[in-house]
Amino acid sequence: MTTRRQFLAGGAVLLGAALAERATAAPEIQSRDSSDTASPLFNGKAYTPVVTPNGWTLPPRLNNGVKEFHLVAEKVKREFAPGSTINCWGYNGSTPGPTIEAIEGDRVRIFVTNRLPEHTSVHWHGIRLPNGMDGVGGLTQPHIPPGKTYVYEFTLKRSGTFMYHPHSDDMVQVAMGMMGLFIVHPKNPKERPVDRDYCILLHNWDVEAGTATPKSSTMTEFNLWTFNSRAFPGTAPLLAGKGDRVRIRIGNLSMHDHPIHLHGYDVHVTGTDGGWLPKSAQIPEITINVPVGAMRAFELIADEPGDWPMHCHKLHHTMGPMGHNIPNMLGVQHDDIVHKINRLVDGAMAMGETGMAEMQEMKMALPENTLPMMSGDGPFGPLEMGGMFTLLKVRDGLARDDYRDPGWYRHPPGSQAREIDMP
Ligand SMILES: [Cu+2]
Repeated sequence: MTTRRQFLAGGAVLLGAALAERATAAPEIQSRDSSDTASPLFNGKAYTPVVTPNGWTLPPRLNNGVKEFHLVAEKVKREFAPGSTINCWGYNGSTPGPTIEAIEGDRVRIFVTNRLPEHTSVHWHGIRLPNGMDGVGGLTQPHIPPGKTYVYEFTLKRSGTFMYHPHSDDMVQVAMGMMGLFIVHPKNPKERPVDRDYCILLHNWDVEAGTATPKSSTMTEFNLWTFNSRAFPGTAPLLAGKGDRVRIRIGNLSMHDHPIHLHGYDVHVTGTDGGWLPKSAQIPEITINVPVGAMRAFELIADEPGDWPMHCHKLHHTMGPMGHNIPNMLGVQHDDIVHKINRLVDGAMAMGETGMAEMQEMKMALPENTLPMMSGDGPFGPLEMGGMFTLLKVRDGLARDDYRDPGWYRHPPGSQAREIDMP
């Protein structure tokens, strides 16, 4: 066995060998392949633990005051929404990988086992650490070969919202879904307290209709847009009790910026990649642009009950993958043409003359494993959304640890838009 002192004195050259030996002492591998939202790890903590919608938090093992985690890089199958399951790469059975949660000042030791068909590494995006722990394959460490385990160890110097992802064959591995959130709470639980704390990773994918494996070399033309690797109507709602202080943290490892828009509230941006913002710099917003490679945290007081959409405001990012290359038929009268085409092809349809809403009503047959362009049914009809779309559900009298979907909001009488007769 390698002692801790030898381990620290080992230096870069011995790192590989020493770490492989230590790997025998790695914590048990925790894995999860469900896309249900896991309950936060309360366990009598002084701070409010984060909730990863459609995701989970990796439980640590305490070893002589060090918090130990075990990540396993591997192929995973992820249901993006019912009807579409995608062949991804991720960690511990899921994409995004499990959220790592710790406290400022904690020493963490993270074992990384590589079960991928090619080498990998893990970069701790935004975390202040010694250079040799930065996880850049070929630069700060050798790449982790398939079948091998490496260990990273560092002290968390500051609180905030961070991420992890490979820095080996980055383009392919991140495109396939290898990413996770790393949340560090302030040491003093009275600093920045909230009642609910959510974290979401944004991503994009290019999966051809009728197939299940993302095209990892696509640069800009993606057709699937996800919150925590789920597309609406597969995205879990965010819940809040009336009056709760809610924090939403969003990280972006996709290849596009995403202006995330929340209905019904003005929010204050309280944190960026660089840290927390002083009160005087907490700008009020209703749409928070989250640039590529960046994190944003914003907060609100949930004082207005209802079902409030939160979605990317690039509106093709709130749609499913079908038909983004369709010709513009707006205003084109195509009734005669359809008759002529029908003489040649039975059942041919022409659409788009009056807009695209009819697409969802028709419930067209779709290629296998492919989501419709617009989907989701609300209490008053089709929702005509997809992709990066979810709901903040604010309810009266919700218990602090209640994260179950309460169903649709019931509007108080007289508080809803309605049809009237025009003279
Ligand atoms: Cu977007």
